[in-house]
Amino acid sequence: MSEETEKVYTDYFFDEPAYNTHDGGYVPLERMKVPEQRLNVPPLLEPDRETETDIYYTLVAQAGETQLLPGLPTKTWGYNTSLLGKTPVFKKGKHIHITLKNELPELTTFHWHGLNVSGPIVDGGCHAPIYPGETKQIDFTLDQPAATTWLHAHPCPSTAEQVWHGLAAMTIIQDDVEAKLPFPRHYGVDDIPLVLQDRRFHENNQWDYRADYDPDGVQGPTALIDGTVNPYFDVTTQKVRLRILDGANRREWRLHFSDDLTFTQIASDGGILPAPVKLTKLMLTCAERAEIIVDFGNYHNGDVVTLYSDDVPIVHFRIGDYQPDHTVIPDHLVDIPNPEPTPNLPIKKVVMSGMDEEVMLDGKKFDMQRIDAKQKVGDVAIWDITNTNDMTGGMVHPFHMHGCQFLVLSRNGHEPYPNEHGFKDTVGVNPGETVRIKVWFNLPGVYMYHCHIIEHEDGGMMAQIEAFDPDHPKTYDLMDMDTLAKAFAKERGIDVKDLWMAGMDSYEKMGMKM
Ligand SMILES: [Cu+2]
Repeated sequence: MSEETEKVYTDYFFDEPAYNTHDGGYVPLERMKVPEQRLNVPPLLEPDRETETDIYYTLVAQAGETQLLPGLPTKTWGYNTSLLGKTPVFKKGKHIHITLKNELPELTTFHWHGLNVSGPIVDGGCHAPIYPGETKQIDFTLDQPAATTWLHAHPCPSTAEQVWHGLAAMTIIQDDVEAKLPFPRHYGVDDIPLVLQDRRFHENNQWDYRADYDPDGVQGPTALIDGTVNPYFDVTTQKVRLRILDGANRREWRLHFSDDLTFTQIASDGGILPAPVKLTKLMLTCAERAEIIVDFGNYHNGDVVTLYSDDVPIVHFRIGDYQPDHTVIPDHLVDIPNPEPTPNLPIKKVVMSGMDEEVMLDGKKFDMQRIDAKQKVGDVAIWDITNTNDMTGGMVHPFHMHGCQFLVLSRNGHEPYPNEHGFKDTVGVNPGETVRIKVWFNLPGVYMYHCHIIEHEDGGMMAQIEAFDPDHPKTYDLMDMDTLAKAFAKERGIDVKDLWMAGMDSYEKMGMKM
């Protein structure tokens, strides 16, 4: 093995003074007092049917109850289950048909975070509401590498609250390249999704979004991993692949194992990394994913290896009997296409500014009816994403784009972090930093780009771009806030003037209309 892959990185890379621990409103995780429970690994979503070329799924957004703590169950939302969702597996190149059903009491959308599908309808952002009782069909064919992506609700400005209720599910893309790599891939046994979230439990074990509301992002003191409080996982193989998603509204996770166990990151948001990266610490900002392989070869039956965020245990890996596994992760994993920038294109500048209600993108708050930028399909553009917060009291804003996977070129002119050499759709931008990325779109459409602290996006730190094909111009029916607000009010049986949705405060307090 080369010296390069033997290097073990031992820091979180992000700027410590900007960690969310320094927030005025920071809610530290607390050690969980309830007994350990088996990790509730989401089951795979079974297709309705499958042919050589096509596969059909049905996804139902539904309300239910989930036993999370001793005592009363918690009222939760989920996809085909009461909380979070069953995991769909998409094979690259297959034609995928999905029936989307809304059985919730209010409108929602189904956003495919990380999928290169056309916007704004298939992508499932704010322009694609599905009203209670409605069913819609979408279909797409994926032309992107194997990756861990996710599905979540995205109805503006109620994305944060709906995700908080539980509307988030892991999704997996598979392809022939990943299939040949010596990675664990027995789902539920040695290939495990870990959705990291946090909640506060109020009276009778219920969640209360409005009571916990914070315009800089809602947090709770209890870690919820795959919808499980204080989980353990029974390890039955020497190596375990964890597909980790920061599915929290606000929380950054600073992950490390007991004994400072070294692990290997093999994938980022948009797919497998060109080379594995060995780490003892990993920080994820909201919506980022990392796939890691953990080798428990130095542990024996009866040992427990603990995954921590900061100093709080979040998952207990109970080591059982396993067969020795001598698989070696190769130094080179995949080739990442790196197209040359299209000549003579100006650098696209994006500015994320403010905190609390004052958050903006390019000095404006989001307007669903306004197209903020245009880029030709196939053009390869350089984007500079700047966070103008300052280091004292500023925060890391995770910048996310719909409709594409980008490459990180530099951070303030320096090399990106060692685990940022693969495809990404979300990148944490430190205060005072400009992250340069390379962006191209394969499909025409209208796509949102925004901070993924979900309360910031609801609060207006968001914009949208049209990716256009000059030979086939299109017009888009864009949703408007009045229509959505009226629908939400009607569904809740209240007057529209009494409607409260998280992001609205951020517009009102700035004297702006949503
Ligand atoms: Cu933000």
